[in-house]
Amino acid sequence: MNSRKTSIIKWTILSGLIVLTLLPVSAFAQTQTPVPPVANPCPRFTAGSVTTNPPALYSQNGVLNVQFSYQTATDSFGRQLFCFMTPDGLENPTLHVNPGDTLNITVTNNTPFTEVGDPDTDELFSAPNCGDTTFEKQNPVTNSQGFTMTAGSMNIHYHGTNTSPHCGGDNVVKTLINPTHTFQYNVPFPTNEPPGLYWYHPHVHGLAEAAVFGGAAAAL
Ligand SMILES: [Cu+2]
Repeated sequence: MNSRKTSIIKWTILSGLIVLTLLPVSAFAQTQTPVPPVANPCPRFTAGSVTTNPPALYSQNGVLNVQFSYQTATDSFGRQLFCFMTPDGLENPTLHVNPGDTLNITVTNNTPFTEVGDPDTDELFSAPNCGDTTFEKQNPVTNSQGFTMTAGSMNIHYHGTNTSPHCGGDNVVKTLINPTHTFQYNVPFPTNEPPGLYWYHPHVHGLAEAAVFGGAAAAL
């Protein structure tokens, strides 16, 4: 066997091993342990109080692991608030990563089912899907399987970053995380990512405005 054939075989084996190594990551994405809801979520500064910087989390040894409970609350003016809460009660923390780091976010959607749009219309959400296999506007209250886009359906956009749109990455077009569901993000940052201020927020088309204006947005 000549050396060219040998190296082709070696590369074939190596690529096979890489594929096998990567496979469990996507299979694992849907079976994460849920992040429990946090009591009294989405607190806001009272009128007239002094505001402080949001909490901050920093990567260590090239990795930042974050757990988020995505929640909603209604304030005293009747406005619907949204937020990312960590299990120890940090709201919308600023996430610090360096070029070349990986940001891993486990997020559980702990918002309730709420109907959105015209209940007479069933619409497949961007199938084939990366998160839930989802029909928009289909009897959300009785559908415990979560096959519905609700007012609280979410995903995470890593706004402005040069990260990959693979499933589990910065993909807002085909990722949908419905109430009660947990999703795993693994977002590697390129080594040449320019330093700067980016941000993260839910970006389900049709729902992003309510989520962002409701407060589910933070710095990255
Ligand atoms: Cu965005």
